[in-house]
Amino acid sequence: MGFFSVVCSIATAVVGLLSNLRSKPARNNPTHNDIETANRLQREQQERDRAAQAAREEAARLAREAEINARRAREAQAAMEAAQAEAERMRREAEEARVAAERAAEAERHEAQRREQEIREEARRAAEAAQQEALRQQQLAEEENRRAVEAQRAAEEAARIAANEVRAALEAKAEVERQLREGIQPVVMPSAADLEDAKRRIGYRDGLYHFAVAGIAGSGKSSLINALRGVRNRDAGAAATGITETTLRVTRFPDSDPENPFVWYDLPGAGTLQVRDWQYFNEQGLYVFDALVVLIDNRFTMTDVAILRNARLFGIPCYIVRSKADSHVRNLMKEMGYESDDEEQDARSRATLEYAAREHFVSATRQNVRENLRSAELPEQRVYIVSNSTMFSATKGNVTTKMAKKIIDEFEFLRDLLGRRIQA
Ligand SMILES: Nc1nc2c(ncn2[C@@H]2O[C@H](COP(=O)(O)OP(=O)(O)OP(=O)(O)O)[C@@H](O)[C@H]2O)c(=O)[nH]1
Ligand SMILES: *[C@@H]1O[C@H](CO)[C@@H](O)[C@H](O)[C@H]1NC(C)=O
Ligand SMILES: *[C@@H]1O[C@H](CO)[C@@H](O)[C@H](O)[C@H]1NC(C)=O
Ligand SMILES: [Mg+2]
Repeated sequence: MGFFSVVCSIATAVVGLLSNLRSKPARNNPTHNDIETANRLQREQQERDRAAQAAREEAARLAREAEINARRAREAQAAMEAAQAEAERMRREAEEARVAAERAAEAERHEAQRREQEIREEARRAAEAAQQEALRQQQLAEEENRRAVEAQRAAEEAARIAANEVRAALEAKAEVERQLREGIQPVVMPSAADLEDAKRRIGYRDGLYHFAVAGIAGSGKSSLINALRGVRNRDAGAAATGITETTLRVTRFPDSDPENPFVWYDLPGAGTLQVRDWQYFNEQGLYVFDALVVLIDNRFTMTDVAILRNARLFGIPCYIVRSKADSHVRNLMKEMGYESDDEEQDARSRATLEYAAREHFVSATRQNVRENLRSAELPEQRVYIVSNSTMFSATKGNVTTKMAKKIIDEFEFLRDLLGRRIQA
């Protein structure tokens, strides 16, 4: 553009000069000088015209050139702008591509992270499950092992206890035999007057059944009578019980149910009396009772044998009972390794042990009675194994599930002792 203005000002200057030259006034009568001058002027004019023509041509050329240059410049500008636009477009595309690539990479990274997380989580879960399974297997194995050890210990204990029982039974048998050799006395039959006297003393009434419970001191006679009458040891009207509450004389207890035709007699413990075992029967007037219950404790004593033998002579039914089964079973469980305050021993192992102890106690007791009866040359008869509390529940006819497991011979005893008489 600057180029244009230069060309224009040159053209303007040339045109100005020409118009000056034309406007000079003409002179009269030309002289030689004038002609010279005119010629010179004409030459100069021609010269100037040529110069002006050349200048115009130069200006036109310059103008064309300028035009060309301007067009080139415009083209160059347009090309440059196009190039810039293209560059801008490419830059934008590149930017978009970069952004897209970044997004894709980001998404890829997210996905990879997510998958890695998933895999890790899955691995962790698998490891956990495997660990739990391993633990469970280990616990199972430990439990198996513990049971096996327990079973073995119980078996060893049972064997040891059985051996002890056998030894004790043999000793007891020897003792009974010795006592029999030394102590057997002729049976003294009571006279009719003795009989009447004894009936009067115990308050005998026809139409009632009179049951006496005999046995050594502390064997649980009073407690058994309470249970059979359906009263608890601590209830009012119960027979006195306990370590020091020794029953000193025959005590009469009507059944607590007036509908029942039973009267119960609590006898003093045989071992506490200054009475020879074989005299106990007649001394206590046992011949007046309708039935006798012989309560044995750990040992089958000479008194027990004497009562059974005399009862046979008088035709009085006799029931052999072993009480306190619950405490004997508990003691056996302790001997077999049960700790009541050990929380580790669960209910099942306790139940297993209790079952084993009860089975053992029952069979050892029956065996013991059988052997003692045989060595006393008495006919075989069964022993009823009971506990005061279960006996009480059985009498009441209210046996809870918990109690039911502890029942041994309670119901059979009730049936055999009272059943036939109630029906009669
Ligand atoms: N665990 C348990 N204890 C009993 C049972 N029977 C009696 N006893 C307890 O053994 C102790 C003696 O019981 P008693 O009923 O007084 O015995 P007893 O034969 O009348 O005693 P004496 O009158 O002294 O000859 C008391 O502490 C009773 O609570 C029983 O079946 N189980
Ligand atoms: C049985 O005897 C036990 C032990 O002396 C006593 O605690 C319990 O109360 C008695 N049961 C009944 C029913 O009297
Ligand atoms: C039965 O015995 C249970 C537990 O010893 C006692 O709670 C319940 O009251 C008794 N039911 C009857 C009817 O005597
Ligand atoms: Mg008593």
